[in-house]
Formats: sequence, C-alpha cells, structure tokens
Amino acid sequence: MARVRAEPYVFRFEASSVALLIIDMQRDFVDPGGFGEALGNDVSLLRAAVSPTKRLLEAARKAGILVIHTREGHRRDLADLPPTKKARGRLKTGIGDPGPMGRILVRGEHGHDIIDELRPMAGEPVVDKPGKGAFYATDLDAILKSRGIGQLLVCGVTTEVCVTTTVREANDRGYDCLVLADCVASYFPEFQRSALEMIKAQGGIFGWVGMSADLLAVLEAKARKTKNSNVTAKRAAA
Ligand code: C5J
Repeated sequence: MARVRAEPYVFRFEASSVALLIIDMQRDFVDPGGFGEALGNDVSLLRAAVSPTKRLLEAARKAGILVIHTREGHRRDLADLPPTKKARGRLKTGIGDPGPMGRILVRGEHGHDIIDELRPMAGEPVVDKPGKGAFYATDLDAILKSRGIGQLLVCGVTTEVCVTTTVREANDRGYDCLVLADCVASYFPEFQRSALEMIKAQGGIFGWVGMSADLLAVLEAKARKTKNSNVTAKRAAA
C-alpha cells in the first residue's frame, strides 16, 4: 500500500486500483490563442499546471498506473449541446462557432484536442464529455469499474468547474480522489484556493488534496521497485 502526504490526512492507494485522471487539458482552455484567452482570461495561470502534470503523467506510465484523459466538447451537429449551455454568457462567439482554433469545443477540432505536452498514448482511454462532470453522459464509470479502479489521482482544469464537478460526481459514486493542488488550475486564483479548501474540508468531505512532488516520489519509488524485480526475475530465468 502506497502512502502520500495529503490533507486532511495521508492518502493510501494500491497502484493496481488507482488511475491518473487528467481533466480537459485542451488547447482551447490552456494554450495561448485559444477560446479561454479569447474570453479575456490569463492562460498562464492554467499553463502553470502543465509541467507538474507532465512529470506525473510520465511517472504514472512508468509505474504501470492507468491514465485516463477527458475532453469537454460536443458533437459536430451540436445535438448534445443544451440550448442553455449555448446561451450562457451571451457570448458573441461561443460553443460551436468558428473560433481561433477551429469550431469552439467541437470534437475533432484543433482547439478541442489535448495539448501537445500531455498527448495521450495509444491505449490510454480518452473520455469525451458534453458536461462539466466527467461521469455525466460518458462511459467513465464503466471504464473504471471494468478495470477495478476505486481511487483517482486528479489533475486538470479548471479547478472550480470541471475538476470540482468531477470530484463530486466521483465521490458520490464511491471513488476516493486525491487532487494534486499544483496540477489543477483556474483562471481565478481565489476560486483555485476556495475550491481546494472545499474538497478537503470537514475531514475530506469530497476527497484529499496533495502536492505532485509527494506523489511523484511514491510513483518513482514504485517504478524503481518494478524495474529491479524485473531484472531479478530475468537473471533468475537466465
Ligand atoms: C470550463 C472546464 N471551465 N474544463 N470547463 O468551462 O473547466
């Protein structure tokens, strides 16, 4: 059983029953020149999460931990876009309209896809979601259940919207979530702080909050152990 320093108390997990869930690290939210920036947001606040998430992603792959990516977006015919979501914000250019990186939050468009730094590897599930929560109208729960996953290591954007909604959905479905504070990000620093506070409040009402360096140390130790035991097994077989 691995143990990671976290709040409100240590988070314990087995590598075989945990997944790294990377939420909506899409060009339109994170990259300069995308939809998020066109709305007047400072994307450097989101980009701060990219390097720590990339380090975790690489370590999780080496440790044999399942990695799942999500993307927020809609069908090309927008049949799954609620008119309320389309109307919200009274935007001149909104979801489904031509934007700086193709049609905004439409599947298959450049801006809808995951940033180059965190590109999914073959075999890693990519869950396309029409809502903020990753469980709503997706097969995420089925993917997790079929692989025996009961715990989630959560990264992504934005903290107070899709990350928080997903963590709350996961919590109600019986999953334990460890949210990595430096691997989630918001355009609004005060929302980042309060969203993380809410997750770990009241003894961890929605889950745990930790730092990627502490998880990284645990994953790297696990990867070293796996490598050493493979070498020993090879020597014994030779
Ligand atoms: C937003 C998201 N903020 N991925 N989406 O609309 O958090």
